[in-house]
Amino acid sequence: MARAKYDFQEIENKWQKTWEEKKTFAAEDNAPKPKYYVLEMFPYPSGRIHMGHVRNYAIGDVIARFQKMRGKNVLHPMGWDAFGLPAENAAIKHGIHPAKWTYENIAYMRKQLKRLGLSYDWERELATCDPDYYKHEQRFFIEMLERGLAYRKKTTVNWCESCQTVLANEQVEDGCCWRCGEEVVLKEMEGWFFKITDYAEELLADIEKLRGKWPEKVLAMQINWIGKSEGAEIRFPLLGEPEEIVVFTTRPDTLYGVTFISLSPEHPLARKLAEKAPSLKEEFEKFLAEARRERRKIEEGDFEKKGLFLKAYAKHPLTGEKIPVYAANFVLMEYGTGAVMAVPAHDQRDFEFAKKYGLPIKVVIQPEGEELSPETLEAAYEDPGIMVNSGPFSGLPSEEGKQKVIAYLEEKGLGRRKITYRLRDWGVSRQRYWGCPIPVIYCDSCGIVPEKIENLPVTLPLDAELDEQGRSPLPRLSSFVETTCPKCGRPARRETDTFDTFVESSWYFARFACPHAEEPLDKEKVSYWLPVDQYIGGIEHAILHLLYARFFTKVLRDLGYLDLDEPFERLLTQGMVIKETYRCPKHGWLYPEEVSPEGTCLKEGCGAKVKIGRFEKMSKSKCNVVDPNAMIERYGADTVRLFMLFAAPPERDLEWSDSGIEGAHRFLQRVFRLVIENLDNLKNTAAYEGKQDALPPGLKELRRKTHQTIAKVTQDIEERYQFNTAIAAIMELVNASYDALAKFTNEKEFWPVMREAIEAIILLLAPMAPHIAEELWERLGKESLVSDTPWPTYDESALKADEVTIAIQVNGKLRDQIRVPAGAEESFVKEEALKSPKVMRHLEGKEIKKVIYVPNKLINFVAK
Ligand code: ANZ
Ligand code: ZN
Repeated sequence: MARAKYDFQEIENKWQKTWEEKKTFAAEDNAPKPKYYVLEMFPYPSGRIHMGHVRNYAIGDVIARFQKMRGKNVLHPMGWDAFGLPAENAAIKHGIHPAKWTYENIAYMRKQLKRLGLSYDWERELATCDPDYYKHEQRFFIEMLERGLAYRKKTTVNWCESCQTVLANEQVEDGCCWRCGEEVVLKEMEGWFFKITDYAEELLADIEKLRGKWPEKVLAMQINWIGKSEGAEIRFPLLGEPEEIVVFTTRPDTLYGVTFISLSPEHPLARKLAEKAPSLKEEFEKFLAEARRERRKIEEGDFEKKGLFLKAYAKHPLTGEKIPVYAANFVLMEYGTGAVMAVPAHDQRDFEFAKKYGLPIKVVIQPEGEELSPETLEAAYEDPGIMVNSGPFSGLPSEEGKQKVIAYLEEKGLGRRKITYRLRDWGVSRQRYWGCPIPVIYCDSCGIVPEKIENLPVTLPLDAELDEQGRSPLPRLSSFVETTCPKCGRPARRETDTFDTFVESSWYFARFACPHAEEPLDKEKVSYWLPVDQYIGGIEHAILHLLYARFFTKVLRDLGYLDLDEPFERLLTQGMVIKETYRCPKHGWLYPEEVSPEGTCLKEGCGAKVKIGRFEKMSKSKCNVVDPNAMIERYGADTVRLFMLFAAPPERDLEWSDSGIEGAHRFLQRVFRLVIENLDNLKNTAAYEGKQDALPPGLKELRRKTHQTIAKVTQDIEERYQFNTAIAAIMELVNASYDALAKFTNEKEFWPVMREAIEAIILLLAPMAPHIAEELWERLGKESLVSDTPWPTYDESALKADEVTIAIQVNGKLRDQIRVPAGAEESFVKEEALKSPKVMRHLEGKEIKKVIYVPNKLINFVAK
């Protein structure tokens, strides 16, 4: 028989068209069926999709298609995180408007995604740069402003003088601007903030609701980022001054060990004290400037601790001792109170500082069974212990002491219990053009006035041109800036800052529930669809995006838009797609085509020995990218998807391999031939519906395999997302089917049992390789789409293996018998046989020299 040709191009085009025409994946709002919302983190329209995207979307697509076949009403939408810097950079580099660049990229990438056969409901597509999207965001902002959840304040920002713009921390490389290389300075600037700190406690507490459903690692990172610390604020009066210094400490138990106080150089009192002492002022300004310069290093902990004595003293609140006050470069104004009571014996930073400046060290916590002394101390002792030299508290364990000291301070009015968070308010102002305009107006008489809701959107003007430095054109665009005050009607100025793009991605998942609604969120639809049942994306978003989205959900709840505490029920973070790298000592990174089979460099006739590097994340700079387009061209979307799902479990890194993708392709060809080359026989029969016991042994075996595979694949997909083992199981069933074809075609029930196996193969494969599955389903004569067909169920009674009796011999003599599953492996039978006391008795004192196993009949131990 001629070999059936697997024409994937034709098949894939055909089914993509069919799905589109039939709106197969349209999600039905408010349907009575149980809903399932699966979402992949939406992409930035950078130009073309890469393998990381393909992996992310393939994983999401399996889940979406599987849940649909399980009878759920599935929402699986796609959109574009379309504001942001790259569009501006492209504008500068290629002289193309950011809007044009963005929309062209979207068009191209949409085509690429469609070519992958992903089951999106395209009717719900949205782009965040669309005024119909961002006008709602502007409304949320205005409502947040009214509630004090958005406010304006001055802060220090990274500023590039040559680009005239604020830089995000990620845009600062070794203290320099990532674009022009100029040294970045810190500048005080006004900007807009969201009060995420109001939600710190709830964001922390609700992490418990996510346990077991989000990766532990992500939860740990969020907990760390929120950084809750429990301790006390303690007041130290300044000697000879009216002010007092309030410190934040997590170790009130060490209060008797305080030997100096460290102020942040940014602390208002530091400057004030410096100004009092003649000659100190200048030194202080120098100190402050240096601390600001080194701030990033300081935050990373890689710096030299430095201090400046401010020629002032404070009074210890309990002992009355005179304590010197320093400015110290490692004390951050943004944390706690910006002032620290220094305990060199029990804090390593204070220890190093005390050694450097010759300050006293007082031991007040003693480890059990050991005696610390300041003279011999080589590092701070930071662990708990017993309080010593601590007045009435001496002898208490430090943990208990903490509570007692706080209670005592509270009673005397010298301090109070205090909880501090590391989390800072979210700065959302960007001096950028390609972003959502912040809808406020500055009026000389009325101050800051929000735009009226009915005037929204404040549209980003598209007639603006970026200059070469990439400065935002908005402040110079009078048609945008000049406006009238919504309150008094007098001439006023518009805010020219735009939002951080993380604002758009903080609520898009809710808008997908009602992308065409007039109002920002249609409550009925949103409460039907949300929360997202399964969210999938990269671990790089473990903190910012996921924390902001959680925060925004809570804000929208409090503004009355949502009835929801947490947006994402389950989170899956997929690993990276990595590939081997090649490096020539002369030419640097090489493409695989630039390496000879002998492993030498082919560039410019170089000939040097090429170093085969590690597997690294695919990146253009390392010449190890594989373009999805080329792979789809060559092997088809089903093959690319199948390979990505088969090569590694979702959370792990996936090693790209050319032989792996070929293997996946060969497998699909094998499946195709299995069906097509037996089509006549298969079409003439219906799937077996009789009893398992009515079948002869060989067919029983195949049918058992079919049902075992259904059980395993269902479990692997539903419970563990182990697509790789699910695919491996399907491969085994395909092998078993070919085996059966070679052996049992003469059996009476052969074709019905075979048909049952093949239908199972097609259905189980459908979420992963959907095009070929639709095609084969249709060729079998089915009228409905495989995508609309219920997921197969298995017959419990077919799962059980038949049992056979095995004779156990020792040196050829029958000693016992056991029952084992038919076809059991030798190792299993041996292990079972050796459990028999009768057999063991005859083996006693002997050594097994040889084992003879006749499957389904006997096992013989040859022993001496
Ligand atoms: C006295 C003390 C004694 C401290 C001791 C520690 C050990 P976490 O746990 O991270 O919250 N601190 C307070 N504010 C600071 C600031 N703005 N910049 C730098 N350090 C600051 O850290 C809290 C501890 O860090 C506080 O407890 C304080 O030092 C210091 F044996 O107070 B401790
Ligand atoms: Zn006004």
